[in-house]
Amino acid sequence: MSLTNDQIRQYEQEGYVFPVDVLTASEVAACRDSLEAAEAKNGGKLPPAYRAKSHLLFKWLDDVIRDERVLSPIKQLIGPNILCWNTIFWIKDAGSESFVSWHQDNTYWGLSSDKVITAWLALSPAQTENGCMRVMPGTHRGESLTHEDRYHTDNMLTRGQEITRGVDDAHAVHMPLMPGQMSIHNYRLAHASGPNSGVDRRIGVSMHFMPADTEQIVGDWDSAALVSGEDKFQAFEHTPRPTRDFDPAIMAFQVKASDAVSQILYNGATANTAKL
Ligand SMILES: O=C(O)CCC(=O)C(=O)O
Repeated sequence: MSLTNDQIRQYEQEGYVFPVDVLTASEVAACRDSLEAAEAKNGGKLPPAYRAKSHLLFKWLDDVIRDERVLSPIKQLIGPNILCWNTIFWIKDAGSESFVSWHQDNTYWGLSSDKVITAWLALSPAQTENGCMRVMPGTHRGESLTHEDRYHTDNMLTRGQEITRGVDDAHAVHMPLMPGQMSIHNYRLAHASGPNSGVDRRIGVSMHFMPADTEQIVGDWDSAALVSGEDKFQAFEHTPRPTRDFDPAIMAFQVKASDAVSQILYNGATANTAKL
């Protein structure tokens, strides 16, 4: 459950660690069933607003962001007082052309900290052929790279934002995962993923953890779940906890919270593609 000293050193130097075992086969199957039941109820696909702040919709996900198997490595990297800013589903059906262009998340999330960590949990096989994530080692330590909004229709990112210079795919590291495993990367690390040429869907959920002293510098209001320790700063409204999937008592909060994130992500963009 804990990272070794070598893994911590690798995270600091290279910006990523994988694979980390999190859920058992039966736990991950139950999460996938719950997600796919929700997709079936919504015409086969999660509506864009359900892709973000999804821990407010799925009780199992609210439990996963607080699970020691997830949090223990995060605490080793950013300390004991931790907020989970967001949770986002990344789903590529078998044969899908969907991809994610090279990007750094610090350039558009409006968060003040350099220490934000993405933990990406696989709910189905995420191998190279499925379009697993790939990263550019060490890019979290330099200046932010220049991005351009390209709005490619198959790009899963809101604006199709893409690094214009400074990444060379020949040096990329793929991060294949089995269902129930997660990868961890610093949100300043350049990352991308390709189409899914495999036979199963590639389903992942990203969980974005930050130290409690982080501020939101783009949006006027934002929310986060307090998942460990204490929050002396109160810069984010703490998200309520669902008592079951699609808990009617907190659905209005989820709409407000995912809408606030969407406004942050599209801030300054020339078009809103309604992907989140
Ligand atoms: O799932 C993917 O392929 C990309 C995910 C991503 O960009 C992220 O978690 O920040």
